[in-house]
Amino acid sequence: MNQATNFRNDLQGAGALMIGGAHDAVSAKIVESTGFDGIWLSSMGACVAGKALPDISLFTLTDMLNLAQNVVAVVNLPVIVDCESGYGDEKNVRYLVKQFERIGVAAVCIEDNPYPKRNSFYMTGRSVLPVDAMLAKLESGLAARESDAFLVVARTEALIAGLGVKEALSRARKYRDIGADAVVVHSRDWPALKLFLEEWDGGAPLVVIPTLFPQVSFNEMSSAGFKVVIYANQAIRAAISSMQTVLRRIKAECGANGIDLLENVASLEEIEKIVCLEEWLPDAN
Ligand code: SPV
Ligand code: MG
Repeated sequence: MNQATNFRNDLQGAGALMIGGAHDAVSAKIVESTGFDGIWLSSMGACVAGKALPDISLFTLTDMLNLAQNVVAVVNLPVIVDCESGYGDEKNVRYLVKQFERIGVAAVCIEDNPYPKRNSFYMTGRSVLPVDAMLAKLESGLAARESDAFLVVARTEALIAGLGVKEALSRARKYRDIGADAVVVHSRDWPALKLFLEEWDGGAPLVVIPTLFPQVSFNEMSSAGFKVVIYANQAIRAAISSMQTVLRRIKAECGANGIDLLENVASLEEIEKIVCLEEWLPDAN
């Protein structure tokens, strides 16, 4: 069974799915080995890790396609690709759906940020695409699928743009009605999402990204009505702080000769396990 079908089946199951954000192939493998239900290929993580640049559409469709190819080659979990605002208009969305479906990811997510987009947590210059333009993108993406199993996930930034719960509901309903397979309601805070859930009339699984409200537990989000919880950028943030800690210590202590450094870095054996060295080079050790 392909990953899109697996992900669809998982969405039908009881309980919510816990998805981990990845920014490269190795972080995707770690998300998988940790027991998450799927992988979110994060635009922010990919742009930061791959280019050390801000998440403002500088990581291109081609960059993301190459990255996704490397990821699907080494994991067996459904991969949801964060395709931002679709890298253009509905023609770009048509093209990207064909490309990402072909390489074996389970889903793409398209948000109603205008293109070029800015990460949801950059505070200034917020706006959303006119709803008809977003619907044209979704329609075009849904029609471009080879198989009905492939998922096109819609994401509304209405709350992020300060447009309120009513606008978020109106957009989410329109995205659901046009056929989006799930709807991400992105928010800076949990209370707005609780108000959203009070009015939501179902019909598509809802997705939450709790980046700015880490105090709300998975169980609380799940029992409130979210079917998917995405921990989008914790891995890249952990990687950055871990690299800073270790490298600062090496620099400060004039070398990596302190044995307690080993507590903070993966062993070479651990890396060999992750990259399946034994499979590739049985006589390596
Ligand atoms: C990403 O991971 O790129 C996202 C989620 O879009 S967030 O950065 O939390 O907005
Ligand atoms: Mg993103």
